Amino acid sequence: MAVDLLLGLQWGDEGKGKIVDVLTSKYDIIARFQGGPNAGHTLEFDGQKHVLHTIPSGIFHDETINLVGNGVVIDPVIFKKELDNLSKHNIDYISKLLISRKAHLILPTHRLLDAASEASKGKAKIGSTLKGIGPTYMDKTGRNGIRVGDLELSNWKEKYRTLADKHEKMIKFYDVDVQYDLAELEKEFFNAVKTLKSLTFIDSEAYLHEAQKQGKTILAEGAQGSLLDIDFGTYPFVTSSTTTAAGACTGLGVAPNKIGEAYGIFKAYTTRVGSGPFPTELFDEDGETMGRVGNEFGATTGRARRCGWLDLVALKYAVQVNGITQLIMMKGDVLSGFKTLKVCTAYNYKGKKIQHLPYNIEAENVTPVYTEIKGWAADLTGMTKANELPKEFNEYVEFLEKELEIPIKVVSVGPDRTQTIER
Ligand code: 2SA
Ligand code: MG
Repeated sequence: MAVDLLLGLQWGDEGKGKIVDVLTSKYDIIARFQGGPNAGHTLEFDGQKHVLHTIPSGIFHDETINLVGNGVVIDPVIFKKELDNLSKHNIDYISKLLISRKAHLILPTHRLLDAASEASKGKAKIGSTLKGIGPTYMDKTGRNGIRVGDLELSNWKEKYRTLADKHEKMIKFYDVDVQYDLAELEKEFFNAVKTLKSLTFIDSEAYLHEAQKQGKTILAEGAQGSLLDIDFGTYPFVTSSTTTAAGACTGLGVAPNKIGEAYGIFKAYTTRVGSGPFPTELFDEDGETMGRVGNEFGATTGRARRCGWLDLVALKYAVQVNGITQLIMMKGDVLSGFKTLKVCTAYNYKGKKIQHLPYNIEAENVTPVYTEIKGWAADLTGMTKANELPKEFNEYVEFLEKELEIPIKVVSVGPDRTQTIER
C-alpha cells in the first residue's frame, strides 16, 4: 500500500489536526515525520478541544497506531505533558503510540539556545516558538544530537552532559540576557525521560516497510506548512525541517515511489504567526475580522496570527512542490459576511507582473494583484451537505479549483469533526 500525505500548504495552522482526525478512520497508522512541539494541532469533538504538539492526531481513535517518526524532534518534558493530558481524558495511549529510535531529543539547553539566538537577533528575530527546534536540528545535522535510541544505552547521560556543557558555553557566547536554573530544568527533563522510556521505541522504517507489505494504510501527518519549509519556505523566516512532501520520505524512511495521495490543506484566507514576509497581509478591519472570527491565535504560544487574503501565487507554488493530488479548504465559514473577497492571482514584482513565487517576496519587491469575487452572507457553520452551501461560496471554490488545477474535495465550515463537507 502506498503512504498518503497530509500537508499544510501555507504558513501552518491550516487545520491539519482536525482533518487527520476526520480521515483517521480510513487509516491503520498515522505518522508524524518532521517538526516537534512547535506544532499545535487542534482537534474538537464531543464538545471538547484538544491540542496536540508532538503526538499524531490519530491518538483519539481506538484502532489507530500513532507513530512519531525519525524526522521528528521530541522534547520529553512537553511529551510528558501531552501524555498526562491524554490520561486525564482516559485515552489509553500505551498500546497505540510508537516512537522511532532515530528521532532526536530536544534538551533543556536547546530551548535556552533558541531563546539566546532569538534575543541576539533583535528586530530580525525569526519569531520562533522558542521550543528549541532550530538548535536541535542544528545538532542533528552537525552530528552531535542525542536520539531516542540512545536512551537505551548505558552511557547516554555522559553524552548528555558533554552536549549540555557545550551548550552552556554557547549560551554565554551569545552574550544576551537569558536567565535559567539548569539544575531545575534537568530535574524536570530526567523525570520526563523516565516517562518517555516507558513507551515503545521501534526501528520505525522497518516497521513501516513491513506494515506496507501487509497492506496496512498509512497517513503521514505534516506539521507547520510549505512556506515554512527549510528549503522552499520564506527563508530565513522558516522552521528547521522539511515540511513539504519530501520530508515524509526522509522523516519516515518511505521511498518516493511509495507515496500515494498527497492531500493539501489550506485556509480560505491566509495567516502567519512569527516574523517574515506576507504579501497579502491586511492591516485593516478586514484582517482584524478574520483574526477575531477565525480565532487566530497560536495553538502553542497563544500569539495572535497575522491575517490576509488568499495568496494563489504562493498556494500554486506549494501545490507544485508537494505534488498535491487533492485539496481541502478550511475555514470558509470565517469569510461569511464579507461583501467582496479578494484573491491574489499575481504579483507586481519590480515593475513586472509575475505569477510565480520569486526568490524574495519582501514587501518592497512584491505587491499583490487581486481578483475580486462576490462574497456570501449566510452562516456556514451549521451546514452539513454540499447542496446547502451558498452559490457564491461554490463560485469561490470553483474559481480556486480552476486556478490551481486540482479538485477541492472537502471544505470545512467549523472546528468540529462534524463540520466537514465532502464535495
Ligand atoms: P520554530 O519554533 O523554530 O519552528 O519557528 C520558526 C518559524 O516557524 C513558525 N512556526 C509556526 N507557524 C505556525 N504554526 C506553528 N505552530 C503553532 C500553532 C505556533 C504557535 O499551531 O499555532 O502557537 O505560535 C508553528 N511552529 C513554528 C514560527 O512562528 C516561526 O515563524
Ligand atoms: Mg497549528
